[in-house]
Amino acid sequence: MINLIKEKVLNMSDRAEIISVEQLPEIITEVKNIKDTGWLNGFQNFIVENIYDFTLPETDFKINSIIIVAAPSKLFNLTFINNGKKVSTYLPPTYYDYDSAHERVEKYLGDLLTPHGYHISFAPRLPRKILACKSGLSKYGRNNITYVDGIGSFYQLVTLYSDIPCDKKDLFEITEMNTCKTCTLCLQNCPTKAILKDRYLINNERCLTGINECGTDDFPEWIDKSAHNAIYGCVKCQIVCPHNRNNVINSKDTVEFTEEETLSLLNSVPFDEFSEDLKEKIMELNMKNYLSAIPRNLKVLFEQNL
Ligand code: B12
Ligand code: SF4
Ligand code: SF4
Repeated sequence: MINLIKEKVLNMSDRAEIISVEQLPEIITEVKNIKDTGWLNGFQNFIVENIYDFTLPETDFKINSIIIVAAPSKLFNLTFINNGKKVSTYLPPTYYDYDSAHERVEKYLGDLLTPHGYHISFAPRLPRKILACKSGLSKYGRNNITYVDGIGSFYQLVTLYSDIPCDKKDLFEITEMNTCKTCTLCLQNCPTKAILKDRYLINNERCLTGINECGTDDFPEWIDKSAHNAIYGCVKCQIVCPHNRNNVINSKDTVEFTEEETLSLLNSVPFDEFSEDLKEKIMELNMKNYLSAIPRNLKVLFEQNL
């Protein structure tokens, strides 16, 4: 069954590994170890204590295993028109498909497993990077994002509980890619110095993604205006990475917003009052949940281009 899953996942251009649910305590220990280092800041402690959840959910099947899927994603170029001038920026990978990636994986794995009497259930609150590394699917990059051989880091991790039987096998040590031992490109390119020299855990309170995804307040003074590079999120530590060279070359999709559409976004026009074309673009790019942050983010991008 496990081979059948891996074959299906590969046919869908994804990658997967499976571990036994009996190995969950080892993952919990990994999280406890990182907590015990005393390195975690307030945000990281919050994630570890309030976002991660290791309690097995009540399901109508017996949970035997955890499937970890890497689902490739892509980078978009977005163009806006401000006072007649074209301004380009990025929509980083994993935003347009934030929900559709796990729905797609659940659908095709469900179709594969149901006839065999097996089940899956999405498990978003497990520590996905740690699971991916311990299962052997991924390795850490210095930028604290994980990488899959041949895919780079442009992917989402989808974790699922399943009743597929899985023998306990040795889990992998959490390791970094060999290249990171001598490379510092992401560290140098991080515009807010969130990536640290001495450890793989970043200072996530300085990471632009955590600051620009929501909220409407002006950005803090310590963030240089030139730091902003995406409509929300940030691509700086990923686009510079040699393992993403092909991803960047192959990410040619551009979505253009007209001057009228740009003004609607900038002036916080409610979604229901958008033109049909704008509604379609927003839905296709899965941008609806971020509309409140967009005016501030656009303003700062336009200021860079004055
Ligand atoms: C909270 C969160 C954020 C926060 C904090 C991120 C952070 N890096 O601290 C914010 C909002 C800033 C964020 C940003 C982004 N995120 Co995020 N995020 C999460 C979430 C929910 C939890 C991750 C987390 O912070 N864990 C807490 C810390 C303590 O865990 P950790 O860093 O993994 O800890 C390990 C390492 O530090 C390692 N370690 C420590 N020392 C050493 C030393 C060595 C040598 C090695 C090898 C390892 C190592 O050991 C620790 C474990 O024991 C996950 C989803 C999930 N459920 O897992 C997505 C997730 C990690 N994010 C994801 C993505 C894509 C992003 C962004 C790229 C989004 C963007 N900008 O486009 C950025 C990347 C920023 C970055 N450089 O990491 C993806 C990553 C996919 C991938 N390829 O790995 C995930 C899995 C979500 C998904 N949909 O798939 N994110
Ligand atoms: S840019 Fe260099 S150091 Fe950073 S993740 Fe990529 S290979 Fe590692
Ligand atoms: S996403 Fe941007 S701000 Fe966050 S660590 Fe990477 S380069 Fe730095």
